[in-house]
Amino acid sequence: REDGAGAGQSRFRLTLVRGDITEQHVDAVVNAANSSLLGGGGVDGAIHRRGGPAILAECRALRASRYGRGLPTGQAVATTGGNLPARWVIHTVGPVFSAGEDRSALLADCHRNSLRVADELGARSVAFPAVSTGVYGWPLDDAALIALRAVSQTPTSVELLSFVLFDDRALTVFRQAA
Ligand code: AR6
Repeated sequence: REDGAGAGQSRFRLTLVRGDITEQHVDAVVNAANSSLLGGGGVDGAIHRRGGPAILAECRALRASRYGRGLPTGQAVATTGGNLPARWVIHTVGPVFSAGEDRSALLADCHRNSLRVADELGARSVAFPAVSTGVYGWPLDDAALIALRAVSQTPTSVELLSFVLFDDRALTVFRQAA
């Protein structure tokens, strides 16, 4: 639980759950996308499969308008949730893990910017996956610390914030980090 001790701090209930992010009944789910916004594997593939073509159509429109060169790493942008229970999808692009370069600020940016977009939407409940910890190779324990620190340090109107972890190991690691 995040108690938000000081002024300007976040004040949301934090939950860590094991599950599939596409099944979450929340206002917005965060997608671990890539810069193309045109889909991929992992969370991204699952969201587009379950959410249907409306999400991809909006992603294509974003590429044709605001993001001709793709969504930069660390940024976030929203589309409809299509057929998902969630009303919106907030697409963010995590950094690919690098052993030789510290990219943790970009991973923190993903979380900060996703919360900013959630506030712009008026979302009160938001579910995050463990961004960058799959295809992008980020060690789970380090990613959990960065993600939890970033959300707890971001002022937001979100009231219910969950991390939806795909397996027991990820859930355990996030619990320890929290
Ligand atoms: N619900 C919750 N978590 C999931 C789900 C799901 N349905 N499916 C996978 N995970 P990844 P990334 C977990 O690879 O590392 C895509 O191709 C998974 O176990 O989805 O940021 C994009 O298009 C892992 O812990 O995202 C990009 O090209 C975590 O979600 C690239 O992968 C993130 O794994 C992004 O890579």
